[in-house]
Amino acid sequence: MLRLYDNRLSGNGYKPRLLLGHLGRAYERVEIDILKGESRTPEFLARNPNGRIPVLELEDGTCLAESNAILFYLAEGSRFLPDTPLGRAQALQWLCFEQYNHEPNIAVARHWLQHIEMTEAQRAQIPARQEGGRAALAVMERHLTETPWFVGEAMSIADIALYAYTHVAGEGGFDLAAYPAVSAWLARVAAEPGHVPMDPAPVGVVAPPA
Ligand SMILES: N[C@@H](CCC(=O)N[C@@H](CS)C(=O)NCC(=O)O)C(=O)O
Repeated sequence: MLRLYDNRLSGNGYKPRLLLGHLGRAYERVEIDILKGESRTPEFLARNPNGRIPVLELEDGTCLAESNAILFYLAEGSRFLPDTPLGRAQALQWLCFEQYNHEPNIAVARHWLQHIEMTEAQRAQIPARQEGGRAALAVMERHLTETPWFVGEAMSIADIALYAYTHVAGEGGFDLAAYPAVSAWLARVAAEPGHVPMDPAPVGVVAPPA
């Protein structure tokens, strides 16, 4: 059975959880307390030398890290991976945008504001992270004004990757009401059959719905 090393607060961990829900695939979910350093133990570093969740452990023990790489792997052959070379490249375009422009601003602002005691250096960076996050939301708003989904005619891994931290952006101090097309898209994603919420995170073996 697939095993997902995850953390309940993490949008990066939620991405594979959301896709696995849509795929109806069973997996075992293992909670890693990242605030206690459990992703930095020698045992965990053997699974991901970068010391971060999520990590997907395949049936043969092979470990795959990086949330968007995990999405790409799990979506193979499903309707969530576009079926043309251009469509797949466009999905990758948005996965790269998510990791470079979106997550380092929106997820980091949320994490610092909600989950840790900020250092002075982190506190000083909050306005810049929020400015970067608003710029990323504006890019999404512009795209979603023209099309209901990030790539093609249906929800794909591009939507799943971007949904994870956008739907909790309020926790990072972002006002989603300022982005009506993004807000409508969030509702569209959440209304898709098979949708699972970020919270509560399931415990142990997660079976597909009967
Ligand atoms: N680019 C990575 C980022 C992973 C990441 O930053 N994971 C965080 C939780 S969201 C983590 O494990 N932090 C613990 C640590 O750095 O020790 C991905 O998309 O999977």
